[in-house]
Amino acid sequence: MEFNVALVGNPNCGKTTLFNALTGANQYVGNWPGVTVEKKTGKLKGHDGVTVVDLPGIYSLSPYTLEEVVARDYLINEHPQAVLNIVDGSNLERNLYLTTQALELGIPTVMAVNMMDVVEKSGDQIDLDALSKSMGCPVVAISALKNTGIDDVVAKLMEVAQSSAEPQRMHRFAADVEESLEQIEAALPADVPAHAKRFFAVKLFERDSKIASHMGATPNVEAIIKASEEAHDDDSESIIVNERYSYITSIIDGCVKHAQNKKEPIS
Ligand code: BGO
Repeated sequence: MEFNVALVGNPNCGKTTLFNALTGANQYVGNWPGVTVEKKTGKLKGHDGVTVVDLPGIYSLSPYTLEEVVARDYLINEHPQAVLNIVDGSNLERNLYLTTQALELGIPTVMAVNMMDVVEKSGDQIDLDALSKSMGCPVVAISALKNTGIDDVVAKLMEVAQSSAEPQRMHRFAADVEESLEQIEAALPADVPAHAKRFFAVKLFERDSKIASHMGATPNVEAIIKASEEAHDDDSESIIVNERYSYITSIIDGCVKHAQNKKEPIS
């Protein structure tokens, strides 16, 4: 079976170390078309038909940096069969910001929680089953540096890429924002694939300047956005940022147990 896996993660989360562990010496280095951002691809060890595409390290799928645009253009235009999202387990909260956006693309995803050696040393505990349920995708604990969990990642990747089941979207925004996004989804042109409708709706809601180039026709949803901004007394991009952070906080509360409970200061 031949397919592409996109490796997605924040800068410094261990993406290069994982890419090397997955592909070994079987790597090709070039540039992304039209830009001087390095493009690395490699054949998955033991699975010659599977190409791992190392996307630039990014914090978000917004259109503000060249790296973000390269990464999201690849995910939208090339539609890899699977996304391997590597997150730094010792910095889970910050890393999940990108994960929640990537999942909105509706591409089958495996999440690799890296730096587990660091997490274990700190005494923190991550409930991986609870995390998997909250995110709606398989979650595997790894240490790219110590080469642990890599076989599990590969097994899960093969599973999701070959499964015909649509990925489940677990995240629901606040009811009124959800309603605005559903209205925008209903207005999207037919060339937006069903699984990616949420991503496109969020980007239109945020007035993302570059999303129009991925659609045949851009629906006019300004009235929906304005109504939401008036109701929240905030701009639409901040509404989504706040929604995302409160969602991530609730996931972390349910999945992460810190070693030392921070005590309230005695007054
Ligand atoms: C240095 N565990 C631990 N403990 N460290 C890890 C793991 C892991 O599972 N995975 C990666 N690292 P990149 P991006 C370094 O380079 O793969 C470390 O940006 C150092 N270098 O070894 O480059 C990895 O591609 C000197 O650390 O990440 C690397 O995503 C002192 O995380 C860093 C200490 O990994 C980033 C660390 C000269």
